[in-house]
Amino acid sequence: HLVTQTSEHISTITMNRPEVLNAFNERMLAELNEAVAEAAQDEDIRCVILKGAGRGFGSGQDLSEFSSADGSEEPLEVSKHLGKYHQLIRTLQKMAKPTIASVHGVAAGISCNITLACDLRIAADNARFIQAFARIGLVPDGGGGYFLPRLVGIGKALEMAMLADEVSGPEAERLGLVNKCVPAAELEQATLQVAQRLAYGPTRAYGLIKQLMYQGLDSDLASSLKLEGELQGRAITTEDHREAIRAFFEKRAPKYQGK
Ligand code: LHQ
Repeated sequence: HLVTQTSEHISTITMNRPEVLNAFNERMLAELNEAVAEAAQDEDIRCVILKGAGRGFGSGQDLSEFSSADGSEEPLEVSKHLGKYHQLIRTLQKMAKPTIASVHGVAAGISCNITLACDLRIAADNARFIQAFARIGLVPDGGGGYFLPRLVGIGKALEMAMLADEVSGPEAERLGLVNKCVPAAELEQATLQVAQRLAYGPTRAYGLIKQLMYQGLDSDLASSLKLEGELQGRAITTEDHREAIRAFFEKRAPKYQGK
């Protein structure tokens, strides 16, 4: 249920169950976990794009595989099931390279929240972000309680989660929920442009930037300054940093190797 394609250091992972708007069944979730873990490990890959095939990005958990209507779902089972999503969220956040969600059409429920765990979001103007959970009496999962208020502020996060109304691509850009909104026909090209810049950038520094920023969300100034010192100590010994300094004095563009 997944198509993975790698070229020029960019891995594009496409969720591919278009007949159900790329709803997550067990197999697609397992395959996505595997593909994302592989992309994280592979040193040749320096940027990851996540997108959906067909009409949209994704419609969340496949509701036909997760029927709670008969009361048969046990709380323990739910947390086990969610654990596989949590693994995905953590791998996306921890991988030492940039991740981009390229979003067209619907991004609902946990599919919406997976986009929030990516470093950047580029949306088409036909994008529809929906915190669909409350519509079916659930709470935002997949890290929504963490990422959403941090991205848009607590007021808007509560509104999105409680009213569960659609947020369009242009509105998402105004809210800071996405980095950029482009006409639908230009989404692929716009995503690739950003991905190419990142894939030929100083990959090690990007990994350290992620660590600094994400840890900064959960720490005080003193701890963040301490971490900054440690990470700068690592950045400064990378080949890419040395190359950038050489390039600066030679008045040319740096050639980064991701090392
Ligand atoms: C679907 C789905 C879907 C199956 C569209 N499943 N078939 C929760 C529980 C526990 C543990 C794990 O995590 C979670 C997290 C969650 O993600 S909860 C939220 C789950 N998602 C939803 O509640 C969204 C359900 N879908 C919708 O509300 C609509 O389909 C949206 C608003 C996404 C899109 O609406 P439309 O553009 O009008 O498309 P559609 O409704 O016609 O959908 C197209 C087809 O896809 C349709 O099938 P059909 O055979 O009639 O063509 C839908 O039944 C199917 N589909 N979402 N989640």
